[in-house]
Amino acid sequence: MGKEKEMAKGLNRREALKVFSASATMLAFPHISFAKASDGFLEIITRPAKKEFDPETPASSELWTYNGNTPGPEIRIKRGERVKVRLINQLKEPTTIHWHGIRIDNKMDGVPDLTQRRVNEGETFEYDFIAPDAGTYWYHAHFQSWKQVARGLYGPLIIDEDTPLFDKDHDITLMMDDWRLDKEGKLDLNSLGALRDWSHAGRLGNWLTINGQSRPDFTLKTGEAYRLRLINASNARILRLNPNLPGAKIIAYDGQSLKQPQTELLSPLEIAPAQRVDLAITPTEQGTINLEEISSEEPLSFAQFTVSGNEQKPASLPVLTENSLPTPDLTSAKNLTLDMTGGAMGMMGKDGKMLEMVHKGKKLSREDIRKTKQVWAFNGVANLAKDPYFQADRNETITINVKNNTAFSHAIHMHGHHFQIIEHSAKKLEGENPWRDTFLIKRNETVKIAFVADNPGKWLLHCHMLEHAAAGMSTWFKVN
Ligand SMILES: [Cu+2]
Repeated sequence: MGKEKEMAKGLNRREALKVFSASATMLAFPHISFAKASDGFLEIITRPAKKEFDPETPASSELWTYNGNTPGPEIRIKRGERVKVRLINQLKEPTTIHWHGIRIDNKMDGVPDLTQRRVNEGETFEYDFIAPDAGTYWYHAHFQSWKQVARGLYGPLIIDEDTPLFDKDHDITLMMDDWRLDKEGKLDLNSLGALRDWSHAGRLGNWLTINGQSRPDFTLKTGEAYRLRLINASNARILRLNPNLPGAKIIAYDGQSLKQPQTELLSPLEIAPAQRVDLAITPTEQGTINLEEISSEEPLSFAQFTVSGNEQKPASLPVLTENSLPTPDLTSAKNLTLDMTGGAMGMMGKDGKMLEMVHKGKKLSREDIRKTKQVWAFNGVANLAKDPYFQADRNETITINVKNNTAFSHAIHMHGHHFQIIEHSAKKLEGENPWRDTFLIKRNETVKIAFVADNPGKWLLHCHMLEHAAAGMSTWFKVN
């Protein structure tokens, strides 16, 4: 964990002070208009674009974008409606789009070579699917995502309730990212794919943005209720936030709303890569509120909320309606285990022997490990094997007992399904058991999840620290 700390210390503490004076005011997520084709498809074009991060030391970064911006356009529809997107790839390498957290038709899940073909330079691919659940989701590149997401290929996907509960001015998407800038202040491309990151805590950055902006300023009014949709689009940073927000309550995790709003996990609020947390807040007095990131020793203010208006009573919160997800039946479940191994400080077993890992059906030698950069494994297997980790009958309940035998934290994401955490070695679970699509598991922890395998197809299960996923911490399962 030394490396993780060391990197976190490098976060833009000093630079942040400079940014204070240059914060940009914004009300809500910039809505970028689509080039909407006559056949009803929204067009998303992947292409390079330049961006300057630090107004004090402007240097041009070579980003990859959706329609010229990062994040890409906010896609917003109602629960049960169709999302129709035509991806047009203008990058010089293949890409695909994964619709994170959507219980989606398998053909539309966006995993190259598993659920769809690669979309090469100059090619297009049409995504057309129903979004069954209201909530906060996102989309991102799923081809070499350790590189493509790090360069900016992601955007928000918001599914509204049948009747939206907060209007546009009270429903704020905050898409957070952790970039690694070099000494000149531009995106560090030289370190992309560094084995050091792949085998440690992933690619940690030193510059935080919200909606692509450095320390934006949001304006709020007293006596009104707001929904903040927090999305962690970082490659690897577990964001630890001190929201400092009056009356803040957690109302949803990973898109799925809670029966009862929660307050106990707010300080700090941990959001692992790919996770989402929706907060409701009701400011009552005017002033300035800082959203702080505290994963290193010195807190970093990375967004500001300016509240105006007279002192007011807190507004009452609208009650979210839950999505309808199938309840696991633990009495007839198929029970599986997942043993996570490898990584720095984890390659040598207790007996002093090198950890045994199989990759593409072959035992990895020391030389193979260096060549393939495969350093993590699930049940001794690095990356996707020919056969699935398990198969499930349609509507079968599955439990997976996940044990983290590595020296690092991980954020494990399951495609196509949401699950419940039914046991957690580090926490006593009380009350409501929220639905999630990504869970955080720290070193030596055990987490047991349960879900109903109701979505047929081939689905990934992988670490969403994107370097870990590429370096072996990925597998797949099949629902028949
Ligand atoms: Cu990981």
